[in-house]
Amino acid sequence: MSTPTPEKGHIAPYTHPAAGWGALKQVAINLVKERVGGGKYKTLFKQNQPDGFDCPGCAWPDRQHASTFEFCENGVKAVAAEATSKRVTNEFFAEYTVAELMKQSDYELEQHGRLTHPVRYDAATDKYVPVDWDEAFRLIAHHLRRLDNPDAATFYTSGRASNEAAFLFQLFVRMYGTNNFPDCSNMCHEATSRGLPVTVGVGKATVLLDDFQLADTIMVWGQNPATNHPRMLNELRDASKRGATIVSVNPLKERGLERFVSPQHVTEMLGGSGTRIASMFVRPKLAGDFALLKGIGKRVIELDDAAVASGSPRVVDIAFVNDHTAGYEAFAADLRAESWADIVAESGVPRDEIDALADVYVKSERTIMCWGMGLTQHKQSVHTIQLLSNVMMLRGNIGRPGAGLMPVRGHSNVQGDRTMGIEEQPDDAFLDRLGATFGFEPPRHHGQDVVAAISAMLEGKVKVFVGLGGNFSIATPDTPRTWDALRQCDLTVNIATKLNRSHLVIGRDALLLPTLGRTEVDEQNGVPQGVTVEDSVCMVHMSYGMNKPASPHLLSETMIVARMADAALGSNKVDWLWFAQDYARIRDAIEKVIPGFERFNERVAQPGGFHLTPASRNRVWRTESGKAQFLVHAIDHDTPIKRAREQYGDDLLVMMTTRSHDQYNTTIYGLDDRYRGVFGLRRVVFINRADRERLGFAEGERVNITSVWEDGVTRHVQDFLLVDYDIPAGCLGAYYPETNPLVPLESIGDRSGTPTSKSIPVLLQRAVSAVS
Ligand SMILES: Nc1nc2c(c(=O)[nH]1)N[C@H]1C(S)=C(S)[C@@H](COP(=O)(O)OP(=O)(O)OC[C@H]3O[C@@H](n4cnc5c(=O)[nH]c(N)nc54)[C@H](O)[C@@H]3O)O[C@H]1N2
Ligand SMILES: Nc1nc2c(c(=O)[nH]1)N[C@H]1C(S)=C(S)[C@@H](COP(=O)(O)OP(=O)(O)OC[C@H]3O[C@@H](n4cnc5c(=O)[nH]c(N)nc54)[C@H](O)[C@@H]3O)O[C@H]1N2
Ligand SMILES: [Mo]
Repeated sequence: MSTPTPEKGHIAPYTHPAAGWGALKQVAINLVKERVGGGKYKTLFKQNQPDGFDCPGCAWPDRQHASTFEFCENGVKAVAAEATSKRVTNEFFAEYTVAELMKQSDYELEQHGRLTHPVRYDAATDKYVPVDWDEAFRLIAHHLRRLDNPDAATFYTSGRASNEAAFLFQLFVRMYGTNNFPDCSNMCHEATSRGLPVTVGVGKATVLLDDFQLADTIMVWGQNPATNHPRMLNELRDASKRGATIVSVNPLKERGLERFVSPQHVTEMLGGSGTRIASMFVRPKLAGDFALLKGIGKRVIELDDAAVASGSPRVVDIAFVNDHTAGYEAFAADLRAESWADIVAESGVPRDEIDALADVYVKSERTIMCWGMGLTQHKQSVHTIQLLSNVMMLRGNIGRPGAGLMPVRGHSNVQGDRTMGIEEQPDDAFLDRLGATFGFEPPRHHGQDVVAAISAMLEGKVKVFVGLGGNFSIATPDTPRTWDALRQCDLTVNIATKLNRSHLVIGRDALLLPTLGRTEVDEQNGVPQGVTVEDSVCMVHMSYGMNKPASPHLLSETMIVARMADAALGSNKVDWLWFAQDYARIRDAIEKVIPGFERFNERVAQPGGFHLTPASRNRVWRTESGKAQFLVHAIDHDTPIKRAREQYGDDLLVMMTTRSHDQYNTTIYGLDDRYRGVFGLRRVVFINRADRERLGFAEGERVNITSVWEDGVTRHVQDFLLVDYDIPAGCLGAYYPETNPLVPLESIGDRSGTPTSKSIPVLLQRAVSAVS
């Protein structure tokens, strides 16, 4: 990997509330920077409107029939990035070799603007050259046909793909003969999707947005909504204003959860100080949540035991437990037996704070628990999320108004893509219906997730990579190894809107296929097509692009998939192009295969769409026992981190990798992380001051970071600025994707396979910087 260029920037604590004028200023900057001109401004006001497009920013839901534009800095950035007037043309590719483009930063690559023409890699000149669409599809078909085993191809999906594109994609891939569906959720909410079905039957949210208006307590676990889901703050603001308690459980006291000025409300904008959001900040050490949840559970049981002894009203919702759950006695017994000393040591939260948190929980009649990447990207994440749902079950907080589970998803349609069958472990019922509808025998053996796909490429078992969006080469862990893996492929295909690193880290043959974005008019046979998406609360709705396409040569993702399938498989069984000419036909097919989509076209035409109600919301439990299941899980005492600490003592620190304010995953819009007080810098590492002093580093010193893993491979990144930060002792924070080279491919969550990108054991060394 290239040596980093030194960054010029500064650190200055942010003292204002979240959003407010700071966000508005940012909006103006983005529109100007992207040179979004003419009528495209009006697009912004069509975001998340019944007749507009679904915001590509995040998966946070919007109020049904929303009649006013809901301001969101995140959304503006996403829309402006897509509506930019900058273009990557054929002349651009004629000018630069791939090796030259590799020297540019991710930020610089993003700045070149929208891709405009399909291109093919020419190894002789190390340049991309124009290719026509037919030839591109023929090349893909050629490579796919020559593989002796369909499992030697792998098909990645990033969560912006529409339901229609995703459904056709999975059908194509399964007819081709494999379940190799690595997707971004493998790195994201997989622990939720694998964990919750075992306890409550469905891996999705049980709440709707209206429940936020009824909740007494909203707990936000491991999430930074001011940056990643700004519209969530409006919901939290309203809840706080009517007296609900909002708790943040996070090693960091994220500024955005302290105070918020709603850009929707003129008086707040003028008044300046905003509304207090969280009134309680509980700060576990990294991955301390499992033990903390044990602590809450233990306290609930202790209070309940005391209530039983004294004949007072029960603390546990015993009616719910008796009617709806299995495994309660063993669960309660385990909590009684758990030691407080272990809970405190493992969570990093003092006993009185655990009690205080548990007291808030037991006093609350209706609790919603939200969670994000802070819970999902650890070794024990599946157990943590199962325990979280179990703690909620103790008080009957699932399946009644104002209470429930709320995994907050990332990409705007990541949840929908999974519903459509982007799933490497499909169940038989789904495959049966798919096979019966389309007259073929789908492959039954499980396919590859992200980590398995990379390993298979490294072993030479996968030769063709197709990416439907995303930035596989740097969103994934163990960057140098992942690059080796991709470079061993015979063909890599990337379907994308904008240039990124994955278009430069390629196989011997490579295609870069430009596609329409969500905000653009998608016409087939002269008729504008809508696509559908599913948000974090399972609302399925329609999205219509409004902007003129960035180039006349773009195809929609759906059409690209259809033509790829037609070229590779022919159209005898499925008339791919017929489907792609009218997306309503795809929706009719979805209706036949996927439960919950009855009268799909009709229902999704309603403003606001429809709710794909998860059974758990109605207290129907699709688990093995038919009940909501309590599980007994122990604190994990033998982890790579603990083993590394035995070896290195207190020199060993644990690092989380997280998002800055000015990035969307691997897309770097700007170099600031406003709420955390970082400006113009990305190669920073947040450290507890006492740790820094103990380790003998000066403030503002530069360090190299090495991760500790048990395979003899050296993984390091260089020249990071140490920044004193209010972070628990022993913990570090830094940005993704710069730190992804530190995450070992084999360091994955138990049962989720998710890279443990918020639990990386590392050591710091003084950087002998050529710069200073
Ligand atoms: N602007 C913007 N919006 C986005 C994205 C983006 O990159 N930029 N990405 C989208 C995607 S795909 C996703 S998945 C979401 C991600 O949104 P989030 O889930 O908010 O993800 P992160 O920013 O990675 O980190 C979340 C928080 O977890 C905390 N945390 C870290 N480790 C722990 C832990 O062990 N325990 C606890 N309790 N907390 C911890 C961190 O301090 C941080 O506040 O946002 C989506 N929206
Ligand atoms: N260390 C570390 N690693 C992480 C994480 C972390 O917290 N820490 N988070 C993980 C998470 S939660 C996620 S979701 C993944 C994200 O992984 P990905 O989804 O693979 O990455 P993105 O950066 O969201 O992908 C951005 C690219 O998608 C393309 N794109 C944008 N819009 C469209 C569209 O409409 N269609 C098509 N075809 N392409 C489009 C653009 O070319 C853009 O460059 O990263 C994961 N990796
Ligand atoms: Mo994500």
